[in-house]
Amino acid sequence: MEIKTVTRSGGQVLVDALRIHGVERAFCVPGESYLAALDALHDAKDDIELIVCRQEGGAAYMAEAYGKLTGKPGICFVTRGPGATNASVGVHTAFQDSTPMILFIGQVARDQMEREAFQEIDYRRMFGQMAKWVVEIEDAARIPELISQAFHRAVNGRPGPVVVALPEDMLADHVSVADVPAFKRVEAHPGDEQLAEFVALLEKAERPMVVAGGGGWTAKAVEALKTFSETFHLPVAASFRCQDLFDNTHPNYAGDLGLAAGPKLIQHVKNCDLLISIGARLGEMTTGAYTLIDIPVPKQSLVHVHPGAEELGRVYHATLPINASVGGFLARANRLPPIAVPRWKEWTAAAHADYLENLQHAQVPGPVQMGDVMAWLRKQLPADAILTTGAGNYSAWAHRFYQYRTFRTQLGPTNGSMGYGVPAAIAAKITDRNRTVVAFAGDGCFLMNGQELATAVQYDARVIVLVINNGMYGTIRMHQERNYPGRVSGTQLTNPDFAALARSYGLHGETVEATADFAAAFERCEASGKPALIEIRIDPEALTPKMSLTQIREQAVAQGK
Ligand SMILES: Cc1ncc(C[n+]2csc(CCOP(=O)(O)OP(=O)(O)O)c2C)c(N)n1
Ligand SMILES: [Mg+2]
Repeated sequence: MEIKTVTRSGGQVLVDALRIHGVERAFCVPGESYLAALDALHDAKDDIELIVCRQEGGAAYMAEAYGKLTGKPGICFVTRGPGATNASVGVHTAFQDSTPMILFIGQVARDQMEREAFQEIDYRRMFGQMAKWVVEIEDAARIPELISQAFHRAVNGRPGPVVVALPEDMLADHVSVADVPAFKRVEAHPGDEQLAEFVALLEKAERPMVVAGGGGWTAKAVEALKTFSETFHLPVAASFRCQDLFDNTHPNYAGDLGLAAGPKLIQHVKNCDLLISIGARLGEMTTGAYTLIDIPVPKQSLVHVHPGAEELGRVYHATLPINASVGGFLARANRLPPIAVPRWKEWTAAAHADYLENLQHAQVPGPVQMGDVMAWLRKQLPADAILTTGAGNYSAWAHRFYQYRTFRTQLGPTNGSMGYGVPAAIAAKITDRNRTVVAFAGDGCFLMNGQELATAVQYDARVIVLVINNGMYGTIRMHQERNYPGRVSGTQLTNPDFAALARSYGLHGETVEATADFAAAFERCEASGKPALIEIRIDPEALTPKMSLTQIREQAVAQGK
């Protein structure tokens, strides 16, 4: 290890460490609490692009989306107190999505601590449950060591967010310290005994089913999943918002287990006799609020492959728990002897046929048919186009009626966090400018982080934002109508003219009020040479792809609600 004899500021040591760990970009909102780090980033600007955002929630979502897209920790810098609290939504998202991310927070000076100094928060307590690890660096000489630990923790095992608090006086200290080499990834593999047990379970199975999901996937692991599915003729379902782990046009694809899961897929999961979960935690969203798989002992044989040992046996008592990374498991499983024509060939074909049936859409009230819009996008968008979503009923269109074909074409928060779609799209476009990036947002969702349109313009991130406007927080209205029919409370919205708002930021803006106008509007967006936004005004009655608002209300009334 090279011993540095020159002294560097804590900020410089930190930024040198980021360079060594391969950081190419960081998202931030500045603060006076980490000026020494900003100053070091000034010197590093040829290596590390600093993307300045308008709200820390947007910056943290961008870092999370970058981490999800690249598998490298998304880097975010924010100031203490208010900056950290704004950014916390991105940390929660990264945790539930198992996304590698590092949030750096400027902290009050060491000699001011525990006085409730200006904007002082104890980040260990604040982020205790939200982050994988929280550290405060008290000594600039320990920066290389602790930053190395932060990178290792963020990417290895079950990936997740790490929070690093940086006292401002520590960043300004000058120290003479050696750097630590770039972090290493570890891949955990299953043992021979576990593989033998896996084969024995497969030999007994009549109706096996794979569920793929969670974090730590790579393009290589996704390719290995395809090989695995083909070698053993296994149907593959995706967990909630992990639809891009398996080509949706592949004859073994069975659909996604999210909020818009097909009713027949739900039956398939209930009726399968061997469930092979690769990377998925099998959380609340994927299991229909824990109704698909019995807790704690499932009636299906369960092979649960997960990179985090603490997830195994947490909710489900698996027949065969395997603590391995998804890539490590698949690499070993693909060396097992292939199966010729298994008993379940027709079961697999039926699962795909049911998925295709669920792709068909019915007419909804009003002049805009989102099903037709999605069918057009399905045909028009390149296979590697990226679709982003936040949370809201509108996202069902992107979940159920789009076919994801290649890895990392879907960026959506599995914690159902509103406001994610726009910043995630901007981060994706900045990261890979050759790809088409389309953000889906509801009228509610959009205005949670719509201010980041300014960031899109500042960095010429030519995303296309679709704002699906029904004049309400539709998801909550749907739940209201189901449980308290006709009693509308806190869900109505008065909205701006979204296209005019977009134009004022410098985007190309369009408004679509009928299906037939969508294609031309989208093409004008693509040709505009700018980031662009289309407000799609939909009939408030078109509350879900399946049922209208009135139908939901009438059904609830009929049920005596
Ligand atoms: C940050 C956050 N706040 C609140 C919620 C609760 N919530 C879930 S969906 C939703 C409404 C979304 O409205 P909109 O974006 O207009 O989509 P719509 O359901 O109308 O299609 C709300 C308030 C949430 N998931 N995330
Ligand atoms: Mg809405």
